[in-house]
Amino acid sequence: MALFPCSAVPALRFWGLRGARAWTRWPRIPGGGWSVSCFAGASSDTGGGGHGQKKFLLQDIAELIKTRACQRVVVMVGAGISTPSGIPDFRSPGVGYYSILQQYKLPYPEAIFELSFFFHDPKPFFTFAKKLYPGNYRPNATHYFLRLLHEKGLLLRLYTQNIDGLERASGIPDSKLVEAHGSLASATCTTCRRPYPGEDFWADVMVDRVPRCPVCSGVTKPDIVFFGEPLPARFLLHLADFPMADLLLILGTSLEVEPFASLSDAVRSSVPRLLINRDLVGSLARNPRGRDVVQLGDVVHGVKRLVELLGWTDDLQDLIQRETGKVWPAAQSQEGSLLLRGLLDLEQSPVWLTL
Ligand code: CNA
Repeated sequence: MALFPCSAVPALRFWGLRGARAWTRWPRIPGGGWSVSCFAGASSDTGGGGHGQKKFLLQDIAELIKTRACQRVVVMVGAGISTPSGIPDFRSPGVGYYSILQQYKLPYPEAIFELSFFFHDPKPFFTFAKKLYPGNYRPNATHYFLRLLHEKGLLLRLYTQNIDGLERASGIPDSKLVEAHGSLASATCTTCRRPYPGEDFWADVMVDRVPRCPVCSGVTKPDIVFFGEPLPARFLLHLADFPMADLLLILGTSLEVEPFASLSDAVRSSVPRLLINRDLVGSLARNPRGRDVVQLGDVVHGVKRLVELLGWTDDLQDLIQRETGKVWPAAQSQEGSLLLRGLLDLEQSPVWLTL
């Protein structure tokens, strides 16, 4: 298994920078912005099971799910599943966070997640975190598709790199989630290590005050993982989950962050892997397997296509309607009704991007 030993996990810089970047950077596929379903080996011209074997397609993945030939689905997601909710990812040219972090007067963009810089000046991090205040952004159809997978008893586990909490907000229970890079739902004092619930630091962050421990006055840092910090203990669930998985879905990630990225190689070699992303990334580009399927383009469009093939369109619409009704009772506000319309209208581009 191509995973790092557990003892090495704390030492890794899993926010996707420096060392990891050098070996995981891959050229973009020409025309990768279009939604095409293709066989990974065929698209990269490097083989990967194409020799006389039938190409594995999105329909095949749908069939495996529909017939319950696959019912232990593991999902890996990244910032790309939240861009349709309006949260920039890191690396999309021009709009990713790395392009817009200059406003925080950082020596270099990565500094915002470095402990040494945080201790020198925590303000830029909290200015950034303020934007991710729970409720500022809503789950989109991709999050609700994953919830549906859970409701149908097919989700073994969802591994997310995201810190926006939208997987939880969509109703996926904690037991099914591994927030590999932590979350903004709780915090810890950087001096005395006392734990605090999220509400305590949000009150300060929302009025542009650096949150401090009421006991020792140390700076309180949300429990998201900075460079060089250990991953949460739940990440170790991968040791049981990935060998057991019978289908791997990889959505909206550049697979440039270790040790997360290497999980994509941790399923058995016979297990189909479906990547839905704007770019062909990670080991699906570097080392494609015979049962890889790559759906390039917008994640919501790719998910929508899969949902159609599964015959789940009505189920997804019902779920979204139920859930958005909870968030905006009867969708009475103008914002609520606009968003609801956008979420339900799976035939069109996601209008919630513009709300
Ligand atoms: P990344 O490195 O920014 O890559 C995102 C990937 O998603 C890229 O390949 C994009 O092309 C692709 N993408 C973006 N939007 C779409 C879309 N609409 N449809 C299809 N593909 C799309 O982000 P990763 O998650 O791979 O990198 C890991 C870092 C980023 C993690 O540590 C995250 O915590 C961190 N991050 C999280 C958030 C969040 O919580 N929403 C936001 C920004 C960064």
